[in-house]
Amino acid sequence: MAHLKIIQSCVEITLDDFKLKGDPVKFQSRLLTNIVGIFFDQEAAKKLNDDTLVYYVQSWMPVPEGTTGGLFYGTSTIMTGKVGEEYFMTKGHFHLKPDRAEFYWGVRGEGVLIMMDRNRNTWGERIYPGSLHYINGEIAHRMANTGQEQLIVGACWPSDAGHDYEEIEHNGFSARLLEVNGQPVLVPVG
Ligand code: M6P
Ligand code: ZN
Repeated sequence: MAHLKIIQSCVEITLDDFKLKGDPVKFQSRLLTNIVGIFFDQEAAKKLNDDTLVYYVQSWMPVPEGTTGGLFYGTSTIMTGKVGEEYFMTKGHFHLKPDRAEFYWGVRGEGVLIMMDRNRNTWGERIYPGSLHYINGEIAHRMANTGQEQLIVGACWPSDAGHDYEEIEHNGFSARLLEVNGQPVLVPVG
């Protein structure tokens, strides 16, 4: 720590789109081929290019993953598109630690934050520029882009929350966000 010096943080946000600039910033992209199993309509998926970008995440992890008391910051960008009638969406996850919550906030575009509790009750919150979402640590969460432009969402979560993808990979959410008569509707599975 440089005593009395006023310095600049190593990472900054571009205010109009919340993209992160600086070092270290981690970049992860999810192509259709990486996540195709999350979508319902596999025949429709086959008609799309495997290399289609579905979403990407920039994150700043100032402390090692698993550190107690630290925070991580991320910006997720979900492309427009559908697989069949299902909107492009993130994989979604529970937190490994059920007492670690998370904030999401809408920056650009329109979408739905899909949440599910451990009893498999599923519901959604509308995402729009300025929407703010508190996600209880026990709730699974994923985002879907329902609009005509990229959906950009900021996120902040504890550095020891962890990601449990397995439950969602095996059992999915209990409802899917489909376009029905031009509107996003949560349709129960099965
Ligand atoms: C947000 C945060 C991240 C998460 C990302 C993408 O930025 O919740 O922790 O990794 O969204 O979601 P997922 O990991 O479910 O693909
Ligand atoms: Zn999370």
